[in-house]
Amino acid sequence: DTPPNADTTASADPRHSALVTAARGGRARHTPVWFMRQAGRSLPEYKKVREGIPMLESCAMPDLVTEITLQPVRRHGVDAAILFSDIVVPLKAIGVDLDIVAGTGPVVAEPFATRADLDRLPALTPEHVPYITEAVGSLVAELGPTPLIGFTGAPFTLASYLVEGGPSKTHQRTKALMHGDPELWHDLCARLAQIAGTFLQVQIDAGASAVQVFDSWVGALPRTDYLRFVEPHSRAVLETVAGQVPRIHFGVGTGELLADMAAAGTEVIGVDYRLSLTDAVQRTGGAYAVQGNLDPALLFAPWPVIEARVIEIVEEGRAAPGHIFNLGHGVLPDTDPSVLTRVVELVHSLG
Ligand code: 1CP
Repeated sequence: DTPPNADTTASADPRHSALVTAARGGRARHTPVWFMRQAGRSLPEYKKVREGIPMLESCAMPDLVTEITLQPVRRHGVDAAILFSDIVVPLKAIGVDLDIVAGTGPVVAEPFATRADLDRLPALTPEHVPYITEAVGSLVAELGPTPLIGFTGAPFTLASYLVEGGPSKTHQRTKALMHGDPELWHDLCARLAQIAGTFLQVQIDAGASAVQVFDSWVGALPRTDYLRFVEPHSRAVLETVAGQVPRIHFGVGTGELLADMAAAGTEVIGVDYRLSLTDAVQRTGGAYAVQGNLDPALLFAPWPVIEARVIEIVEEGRAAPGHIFNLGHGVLPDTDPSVLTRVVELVHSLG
């Protein structure tokens, strides 16, 4: 028998794509697959078009964004594109003095520390990011049946960059602020939630078919701190776009937070490679679609190793209401792109 939301016929509408179908907990014609950081330094065609153009400048050039976003779709035949942008783009757009430094990541000129710093975070409006609206519009036209995933950073991960001033392994200033001045922390995160929610809404209004909220570094927190200091703000972001397109909520090292991250309001829970999909399904009560979770480092192993692991992950994913195949985190820069293409072919061949 065919379930009512089955994806049995090829459709020109991305809302009927394998990705959106799986995200909504339906049976797609094959397990959809895309890769976090699929656009970028693993691709020679990316390096070529980015040459001499700083990262943040490139994010504000709709023609270039369109080309870079399409590159992995053309090359690998993945089931979704993800907008080429960055989680700090909306912060830059409202005037925060920051840059993305090659080989480092986002660097904030004056890290946030006091209540006065909140003045540097006005509300985001669509007028701040016209180039996002333009890029998404042109991408949706180019992509046809292939869905475009929009995204944002979650309040905790954005706050970490603002407070630390750049990438951090310890998140020491962030944790000190969170616990030392909870009122300021909550006000900071409330502003970031407005910015993140609006950034998602802009992408949906321009035609994105799904969204992912990246709380990349929230795995640094114990569960009690997550629930008290972070979850309400992530919930607000997810709530902004509820009922519009499927939502994916992802973080790294979040095995202990997975049930809470799912309950914060999402259709799909992103799973990193540390936790098996079987455990992820169990921890979230079988109530959510799952996305993941091949270890990006395994792409450097011999093909038979990769093949066995991919088959295992696809099998484990069948226990969830829907499964989107992905890596457990982003593609590493030195990855051989032909291995990614081979993974896509394998996942599709498994039905
Ligand atoms: O000059 C360059 O090429 C810089 C490298 C680069 C790229 C290609 C950065 C700097 N950002 C991006 C694009 C990007 N960033 C995308 C779109 C590309 C795609 O996925 O195909 C996305 C979704 C992001 C989101 C992003 N930026 C996240 C969340 C995803 C994740 O990997 O967890 C995070 C944490 C960032 C911050 C960031 N931006 C760039 C770097 C190197 C980092 C991480 C720095 C750190 O370790 O803290």
